[in-house]
Amino acid sequence: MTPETTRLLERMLEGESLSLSRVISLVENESSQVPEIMKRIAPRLGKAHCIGVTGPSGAGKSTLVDRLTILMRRQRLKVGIIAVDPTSPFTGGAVLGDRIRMQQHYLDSGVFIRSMATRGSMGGLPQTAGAVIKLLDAAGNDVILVETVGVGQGEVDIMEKTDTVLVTLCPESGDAIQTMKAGLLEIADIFVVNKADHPGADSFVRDIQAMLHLREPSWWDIPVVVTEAINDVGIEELHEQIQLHRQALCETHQLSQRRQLQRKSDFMKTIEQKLTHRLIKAIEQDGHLSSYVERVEKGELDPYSAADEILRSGKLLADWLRR
Ligand SMILES: Nc1nc2c(ncn2[C@@H]2O[C@H](COP(=O)(O)OP(=O)(O)O)[C@@H](O)[C@H]2O)c(=O)[nH]1
Ligand SMILES: [Mg+2]
Repeated sequence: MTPETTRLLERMLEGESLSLSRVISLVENESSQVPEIMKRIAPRLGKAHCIGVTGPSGAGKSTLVDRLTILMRRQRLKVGIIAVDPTSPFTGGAVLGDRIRMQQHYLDSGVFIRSMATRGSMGGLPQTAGAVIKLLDAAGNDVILVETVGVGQGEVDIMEKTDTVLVTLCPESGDAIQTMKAGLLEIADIFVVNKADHPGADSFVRDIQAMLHLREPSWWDIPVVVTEAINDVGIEELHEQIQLHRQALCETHQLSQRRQLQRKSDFMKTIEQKLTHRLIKAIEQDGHLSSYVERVEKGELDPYSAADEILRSGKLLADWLRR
């Protein structure tokens, strides 16, 4: 790590936002210093309560994040926001009113906002989101709000990376709930039915509650919180449920279990990435190993047998993997 990065990291750990921004950029640009950065911040992790806010585009996620932030700031909590939603006001995709509203947070040194590009059209978290969440945690944020568009597969990501997941829907998302039923149940810790001022809200809430009744009893009863984010209605109750969930996570030791799983999954992914990287390099650069690629290309050998044979070429491979 360069002396410059060491100083940058020190300032970030003291809570300086500009340094935090710069370190995030290093992570996003996959700098070679990232492993060292992650090693240094490891002892500082696990203090923040990380809240995922997911749901279809237009449900009101950004508005909710904004309202929750106002409430949390009144309690003097330091708030970090990661907006992965491409249509989010934070990324400039909103009407003027929303942008003006968010500016008050930009001027507040107790709020750090960062937007990130989505991974593909299916939403979900970009590869580097996990590392960025850790940086925000290490930088001393009490709460981290991660807004992401959930439209399918990508949703499981957010569960792996956050402590509490809010699934935000609005009366118009009736169809969405039909297609996502199983997936939503799997990831939601709290359901938020926003835009309660719109028609159909009551019956929509009843549909979700009926669906929740089919669940096996568990350590946490998923609540359905009804909000009108734009009118600041229901936000306190939502905040209360978020805190209750955090409390239940701690009391039932679910939090430490989740953190254990997160660390294990990080470790496995890191090993996988490193091994794959070295293996591919070996296959490309070693004359004997690359001969398999040629034979597969020519159709002389099928890919499965070639893979088996490469993995069986013991010592040669072991030498490469140590490099
Ligand atoms: N009528 C109504 N509109 C809302 C409410 N909450 C948010 N909106 C509006 O819905 C639109 C989408 O909100 P936004 O927060 O950007 O949704 P996101 O795409 O899920 O982040 C914006 O124009 C908001 O002002 C609400 O409770 N009632
Ligand atoms: Mg948004």
